[in-house]
Amino acid sequence: MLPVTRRSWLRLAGFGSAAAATLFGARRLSGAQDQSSHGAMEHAAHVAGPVGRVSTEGFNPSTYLRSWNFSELPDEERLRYYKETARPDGTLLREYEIVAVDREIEIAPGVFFPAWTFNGQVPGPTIRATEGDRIRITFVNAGSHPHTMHFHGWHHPDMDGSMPEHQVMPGGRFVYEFDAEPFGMHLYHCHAVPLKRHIHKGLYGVFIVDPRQARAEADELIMVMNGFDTNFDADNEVYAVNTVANFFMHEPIKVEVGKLVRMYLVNVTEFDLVNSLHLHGMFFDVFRTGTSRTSTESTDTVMLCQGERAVLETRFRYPGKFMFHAHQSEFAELGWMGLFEAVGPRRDT
Ligand SMILES: [Cu+2]
Repeated sequence: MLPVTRRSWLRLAGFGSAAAATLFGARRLSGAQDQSSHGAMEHAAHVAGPVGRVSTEGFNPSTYLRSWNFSELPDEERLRYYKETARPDGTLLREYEIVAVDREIEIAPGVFFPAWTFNGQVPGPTIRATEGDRIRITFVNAGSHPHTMHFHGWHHPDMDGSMPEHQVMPGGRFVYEFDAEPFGMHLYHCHAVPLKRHIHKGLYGVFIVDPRQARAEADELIMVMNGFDTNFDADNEVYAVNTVANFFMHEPIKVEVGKLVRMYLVNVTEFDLVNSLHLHGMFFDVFRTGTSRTSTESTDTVMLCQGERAVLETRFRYPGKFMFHAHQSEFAELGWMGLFEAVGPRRDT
């Protein structure tokens, strides 16, 4: 009997038969050093990943890409979770309602994960403010375990959500309040113990603070590198950007040739030391943590530790499809791979 590695487990758990046939075929062929019958189509099936599609009813990675402050909801429903009020000094009071709730989510076709979520989704809703705005979050714990919200950024220690006295018990609530600073790309996550379990189960989200003097107009994308340990052996079986394995292979991220594209990238992957994003056929400017308006690096690969994030800016020069993926090949093969599709005439600048 074949040993159940995390790869074969995933396939047994629901990946398509074509991919499984390729895997076991490749295993036999590699021993015989005979690649003759291992055709391009079989390779293609492997590259394309699992057969079938994940339902986007509960969570759509494409919608998540371009949503913040509940902008994906109809106005009336949005008001239940988000309200902004002008303050005398010109800043805004931004009020949110965030609810922790247990929920099973589909992370690859037929692969379900018993997540702990903020507002039923992984990652949680993106919170976005301008430097100096006041953030007020009513956090309700409707989950089965104690949870908190721990924000990266400046705040009073009472608002840190990390100490034993900060734990919000099931059925409890807490109001977090602080000013949005510094400008940059940040994150929030649960800080209950054991920390790695609470983060890995899905309790994390993006927190963007825009500078007072706005960044240049751009097509902005929220990209969260995450992983899922589906058999609870402290090792991930599925990797993704925005939760669903290989989602953007089937639904490429549509962008416009020549237009500034700004990616807000964060790594929340638990159990692995680093994650990375590599973009094919082009380079991008890196603004680490988004806290400086001056790029420190022009590259095609950026590596981030857990909790690290970066703002990436680029313009597509050619129309067509551009692959992006973790440059840890193993992560890419287990779901962390996608495509951009640029449209419009070629632009050299
Ligand atoms: Cu928690």
